[in-house]
Amino acid sequence: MGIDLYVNKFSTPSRAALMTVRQLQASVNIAINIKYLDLPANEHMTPEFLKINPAHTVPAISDNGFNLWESRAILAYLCNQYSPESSLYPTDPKTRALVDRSLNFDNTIMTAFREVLAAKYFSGVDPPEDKVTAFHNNLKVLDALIGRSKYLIGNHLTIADFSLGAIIANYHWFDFSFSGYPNIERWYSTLRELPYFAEINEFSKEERDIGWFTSKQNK
Ligand SMILES: N[C@@H](CCC(=O)N[C@@H](CS)C(=O)NCC(=O)O)C(=O)O
Repeated sequence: MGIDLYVNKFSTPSRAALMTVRQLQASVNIAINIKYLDLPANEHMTPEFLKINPAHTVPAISDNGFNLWESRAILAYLCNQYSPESSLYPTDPKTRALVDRSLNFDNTIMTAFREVLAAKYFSGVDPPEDKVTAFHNNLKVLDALIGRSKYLIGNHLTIADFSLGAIIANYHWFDFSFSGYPNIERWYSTLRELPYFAEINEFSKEERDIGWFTSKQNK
């Protein structure tokens, strides 16, 4: 039967789920039925989908009657359920706590993206100075957290890399330069070497705008 995974290909947290699935499938046999929902066409508001996720967001999964939404919970569940020993979600409590911290902190990085880069793009208005300051401060913190590590948490790829990597891909969509943040830049280049990264996260501006604003174009 497999797991139904509901996504939209332009949705940041959906892309984190898609990367997690691709990485897990490299080592374990899990059948996933990917179901692309067209958000502008309101395919996430159908009675069938609302039964799975009353919050009507993607990603969501239905695993033989077990329904779950919220991307970070989904990434952790897929590892715990299908590859419990995987270093993608380490079992050592302290290392796992660092992964969890990053999964929480990435919400801050996503908010900064929305309040500064996306806000400017959609409204044409310069964001308030305090938001721009917070935006850069958070990137500085992230750059220092990565430091010399290959991945976010040491030298092993984890689900934190997928969640944050999908967010940082958005910054690239807006041509944001990470030259002032060399560790983020190096870490992101490492992620781009993953065989599925570009396919899942990289779109032309035209494709992205069509996907965001029009229906029936994003499957
Ligand atoms: N915190 C949630 C955010 C999910 C979310 O907001 N997804 C957006 C697409 S990126 C969505 O489905 N929006 C449709 C809606 O809210 O009705 C997660 O990480 O899964």
